[in-house]
Amino acid sequence: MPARDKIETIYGSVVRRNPGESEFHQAVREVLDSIVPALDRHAEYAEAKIIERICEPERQIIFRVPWEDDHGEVHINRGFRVEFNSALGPYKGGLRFHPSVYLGIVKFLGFEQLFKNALTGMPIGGGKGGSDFDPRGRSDREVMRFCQSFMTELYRHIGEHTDVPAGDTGVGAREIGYLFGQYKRITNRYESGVLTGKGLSYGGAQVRREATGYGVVFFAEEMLRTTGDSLDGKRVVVSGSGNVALYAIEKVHQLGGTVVACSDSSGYVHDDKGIDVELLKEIKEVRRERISAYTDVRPHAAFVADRSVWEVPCQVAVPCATQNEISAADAVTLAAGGTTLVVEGANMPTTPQAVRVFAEAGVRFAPGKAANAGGVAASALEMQQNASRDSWTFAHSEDRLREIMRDIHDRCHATAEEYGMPGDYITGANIDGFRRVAEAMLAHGLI
Ligand code: NDP
Ligand code: 2IT
Repeated sequence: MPARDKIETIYGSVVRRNPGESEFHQAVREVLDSIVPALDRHAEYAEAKIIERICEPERQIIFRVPWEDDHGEVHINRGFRVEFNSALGPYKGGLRFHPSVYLGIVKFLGFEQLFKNALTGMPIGGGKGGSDFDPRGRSDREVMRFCQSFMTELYRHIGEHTDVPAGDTGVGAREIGYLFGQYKRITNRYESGVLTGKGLSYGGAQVRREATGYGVVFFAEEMLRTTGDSLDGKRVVVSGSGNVALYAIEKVHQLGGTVVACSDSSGYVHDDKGIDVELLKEIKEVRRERISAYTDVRPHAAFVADRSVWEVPCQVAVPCATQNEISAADAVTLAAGGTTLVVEGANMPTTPQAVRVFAEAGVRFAPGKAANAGGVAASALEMQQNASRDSWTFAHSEDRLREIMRDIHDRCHATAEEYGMPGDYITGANIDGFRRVAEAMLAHGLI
């Protein structure tokens, strides 16, 4: 059977076996579509049913998370950990706490994570987890009680050589601290390498906090470098204002670009003088307030409620909020407004229809699994430092991150050329990541 037909059969089976999980279907579709040329060259992958095996997680864990709020009311949430694939190393990937979380979101994220982690070239498999818990508006003590309850089940499934969670949307240093504390208490082990994204006071690594955002911008800089260009003087829009967005904004400014707008789920802030990232950090990381608070301090800036940040014209767009946040209509607006480069900081923020609009308009595009791999790469560096009881300086860690992002960029670029699709970073990333996982799976036999 030709590879294209085989892909259709496999995709049909994924949809049937995972009903209602539209985000997972979307992520699988994109990868399958772009690896067809690799399957044509490697009959051995099909014979060993590598794709069918990759699409079926090794293990899926769903559990009850009961907790009590500050008024003594009991709440029940659902916890997830999907251990997708351990061909390249222990399962590795973040935890997301957001009311939209269900199995289909965790599986899409775990599937993407697998190829992303492979692209880093580091010894990490793919996994993801989280809960439909909504941390917004909850006190620190409520978040702590939730994290303790979540870990009281999760601890038996994880470990430094088994599965190593980290943060994602709604899970930052505060949550990782509570999760680590409870893991240590239950297991009676100071196992630093069981979680990454830890605070610097207890085994965390320099630059992990900044790594995803910085890495995205390093990737953008590498893409621009291939045409002799740079971020210097560029007008940039970043969506979101969380961990990834904040440090992407900081790095764009360090490299001479200007971020003129950013957002949260309530709307966006437009500041033509350039977003004041220290103020934004204070609002988002310290005070945990809505982005509209920005204009109280910077009255020359505008807050626009309930509209898409993509209506602000820019040369470079960096989506760092959530999946499917750039629609086809947004893509048309961006391309018409002069955007020539889109670099994904979030996971799957661009709808397939928007990806097509960008391709037709000649807008260069970097998929998240390549461009946002700096976060998990820094997590792997944290594991490395924990294993050797070492800790590196900020400057050394940032240099390592820059090298890793350059390497990922160059391999995506070279693989796209190898397959006759120069400049197609989606194909480059998917084929390179897939080949690495497939080769290790072949070596391990049928498991
Ligand atoms: P955070 O929770 O720190 O921030 C998320 C940001 O996105 C917030 O500003 C949030 O606004 C905004 N947001 C969420 N949903 C929407 C929406 N529907 N519309 C507009 N804004 C929205 O998460 P992170 O920064 O960690 O993660 C952002 C993205 O990056 C996710 O896709 C994540 O998977 C991905 N990622 C994260 C990595 C990491 O290391 N943290 C690594 C690689 C990728 P609000 O506060 O109003 O909800
Ligand atoms: O999507 C991602 O790559 C992350 N949320 C980071 C995962 C990690 O293990 O650092």
